[in-house]
Amino acid sequence: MGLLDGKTFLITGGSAGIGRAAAIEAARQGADVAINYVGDESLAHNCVAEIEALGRKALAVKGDVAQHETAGAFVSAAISALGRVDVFVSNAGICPFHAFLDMPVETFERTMRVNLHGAYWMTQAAANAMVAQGGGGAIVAVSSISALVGGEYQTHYTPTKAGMHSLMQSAAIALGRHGIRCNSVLPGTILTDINKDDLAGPDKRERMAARIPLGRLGQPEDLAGPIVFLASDMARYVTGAALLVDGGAFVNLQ
Ligand code: NAD
Ligand code: RM4
Repeated sequence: MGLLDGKTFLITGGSAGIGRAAAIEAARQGADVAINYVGDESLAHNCVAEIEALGRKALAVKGDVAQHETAGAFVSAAISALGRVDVFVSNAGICPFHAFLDMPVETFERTMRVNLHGAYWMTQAAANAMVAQGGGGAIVAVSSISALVGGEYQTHYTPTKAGMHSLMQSAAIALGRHGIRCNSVLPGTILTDINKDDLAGPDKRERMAARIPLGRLGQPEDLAGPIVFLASDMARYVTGAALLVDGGAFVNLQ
């Protein structure tokens, strides 16, 4: 018995990092999976192959989440292949670390468009499909500890993560009457491509790790369980909530 037996699971940015780990765990827990991806085809095909090897259906749909039309196209392709939308995870994101005082307009706008506008339109498209098919659903946003605390080189990024968390709170109200739950996970510092350069030097990496009561930076797989839990019926009375998955970093003041 899997936690997501018989369900379909759609996720953006599913070919790498946290998204890939969540997509594969969802398949292990019994879901058929559709991933959105941008860029490297071979990573996306590799993820699909891994899911199929687990005996589940999978498809990869290419699209830039910053473009409004990507949302409808992804959800339609997933419904054509898998039949319905039970779970949607808004995961795609970027964090081009940059100082505040000389933030380029393009960097700011791209970060807003990918992280926040992308999450908004994708969530709306998935929710419309869930409402039309009936029977409820679950939406999970991959927000961040950065929704709650700042970052000197993340002044464009942290508002998008706070915005995603806020979007889940408001969507939880808008969609509750349809039986659709909306929650966020707030990862701490997880070792993926998004922060590979930022954590390349030993100083910052050690400083970040030193703040974590559980004694290590995170791995993408650390998010898979919390995402699947919130997506599953085990969390049937949880909506509008945010789950820190940070090894205790946030609470570690002194
Ligand atoms: P990652 O770079 O491995 O994954 C990001 C994914 O998003 C990639 O697959 C990338 O191709 C995809 N993506 C980027 N722009 C896209 C676009 N325009 N359209 C479609 N897909 C796009 O990094 P990750 O750490 O796995 O990031 C996943 C999410 O987790 C992000 O939203 C990030 O903000 C969030 N997060 C990460 C950390 C961390 O420490 N790694 C912490 C908190 C939150
Ligand atoms: C997260 C958090 C991490 C950072 C990533 C890119 O939200 O701020 O520390 O490495 O983003």
